[in-house]
Amino acid sequence: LKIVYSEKHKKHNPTREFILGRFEKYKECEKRVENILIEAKKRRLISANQQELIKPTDHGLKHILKLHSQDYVDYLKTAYKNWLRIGGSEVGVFPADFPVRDFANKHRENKGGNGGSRGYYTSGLHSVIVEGTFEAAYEAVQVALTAADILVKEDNTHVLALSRPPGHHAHGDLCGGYCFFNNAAITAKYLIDELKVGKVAILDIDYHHGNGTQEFFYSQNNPLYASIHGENDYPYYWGSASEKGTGQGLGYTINRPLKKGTKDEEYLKTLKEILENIKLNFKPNLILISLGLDTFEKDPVGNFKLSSNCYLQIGKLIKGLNLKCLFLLEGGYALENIGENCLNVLHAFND
Ligand code: SP5
Ligand code: ZN
Repeated sequence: LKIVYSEKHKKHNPTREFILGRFEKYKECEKRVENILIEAKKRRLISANQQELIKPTDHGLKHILKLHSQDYVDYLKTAYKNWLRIGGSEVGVFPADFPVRDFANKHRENKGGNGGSRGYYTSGLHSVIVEGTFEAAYEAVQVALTAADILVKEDNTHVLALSRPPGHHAHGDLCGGYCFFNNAAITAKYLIDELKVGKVAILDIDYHHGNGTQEFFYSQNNPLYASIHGENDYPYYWGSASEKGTGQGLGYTINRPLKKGTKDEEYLKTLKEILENIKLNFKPNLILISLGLDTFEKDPVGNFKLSSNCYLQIGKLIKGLNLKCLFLLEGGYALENIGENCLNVLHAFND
């Protein structure tokens, strides 16, 4: 197992988020990744000085711009400075006015100028922009792309990309759900277009539906996108089983929403079905896993009830595909357990 990591993720450090009308501690925090490293040391997957961790190589903005617009990138770069300049709080950027796009833009292309841009470029209040957000989000993409390079170059390797902030809720010009750039979608496109790996399956096992990832590829037959996620939960407007793709993409989007409270047995049964379906009907050359650990029973955000043991089983099922696997970190907020659960998934891949 190879692990790609950059400490630049720490530059994205919002202190608070706005939940149910209250400011609370920002749950998408640096400890998430750092605790995975602590657990990796406990398991002797890496040594105390972390010398085995692979640093990302800079692939530039080019691959980000294949899926995200230049004006969105410019917004992420400048939003915090503009916010401070108009007297915004240091907690970070909290948009307050939203265009309701179809309505606001029916007759003209108006992104609202400086005042309106905050609402224009976000799908909700859960992605707080601070000073280092752009740098960290840019680096998270480089971590994921570097992991893709390694996976393709080396035989018998599986790679974990500790990308933070996560990405699967980010659209072409929208941040949302703690996400800014869609690490998984950018990497899937890079694998297909640049590294020419053939067919890529994206398996999204974060508790939340990956609305951004699904939207990018909804009318395409490569990559395939498959998600198991909580029903009637964030991001609310996506992820029903009836969403199966459109045109050439019909059948290449698979959604399996499960009820709140879902436990190991039903989860594993559903995962098994999806994996068999993918193997039989899609026959991918490689699988990219959007790895969220917020399906855990003690997770403060997700509402499934998976045990730590379940993550060992999830890993075994994925290993059973006999494909090269690129694991890319998404959510997971139970800080005490994220390390154990994450490395349990990868246990079957330890050589
Ligand atoms: C990457 C990722 O996991 N993003 C998740 C963002 C979810 N944010 C919305 C949370 C909605 C409020 N739910 C409160 C649940 C309390 N148990
Ligand atoms: Zn999530």
